[in-house]
Amino acid sequence: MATTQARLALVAALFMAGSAHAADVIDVHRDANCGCCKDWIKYLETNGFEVRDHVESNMSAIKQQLGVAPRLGSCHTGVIDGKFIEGHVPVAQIHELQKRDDLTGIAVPGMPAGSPGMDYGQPAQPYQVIGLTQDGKDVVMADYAVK
Ligand SMILES: [Cu+2]
Repeated sequence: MATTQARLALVAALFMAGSAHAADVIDVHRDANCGCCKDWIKYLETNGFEVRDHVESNMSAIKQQLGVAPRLGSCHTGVIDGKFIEGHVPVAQIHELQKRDDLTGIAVPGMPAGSPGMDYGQPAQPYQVIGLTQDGKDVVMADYAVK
């Protein structure tokens, strides 16, 4: 019995050591009844991000505040290191955003089927991940074609 407990404690200690580095935190602002927003949050957590979930009553005010250009708009708006993450953005581009101080944020405009958190069995749509530069220009960061 004691041995089993010791072994469990050891496993727990190793697990803690393995995940000791602080998780990157994303604040996610969303409407109360947004199901695909919650699915995107789950996707972020599965990929090692820590999410602070904020239910908002006025998303358009939040987007305006964070400088999300209306043409880039989607459902939820995430924030990491003061930069916005608009819509169903894949983790690969979030990691890239963290290294890019020339960008104020990134977006997947609309809610394309097949993007992370938008897997509901419908036919996938091609989509792009767009970065917004400090001087207000769009840059294509990734192109996801339909497989
Ligand atoms: Cu959505």
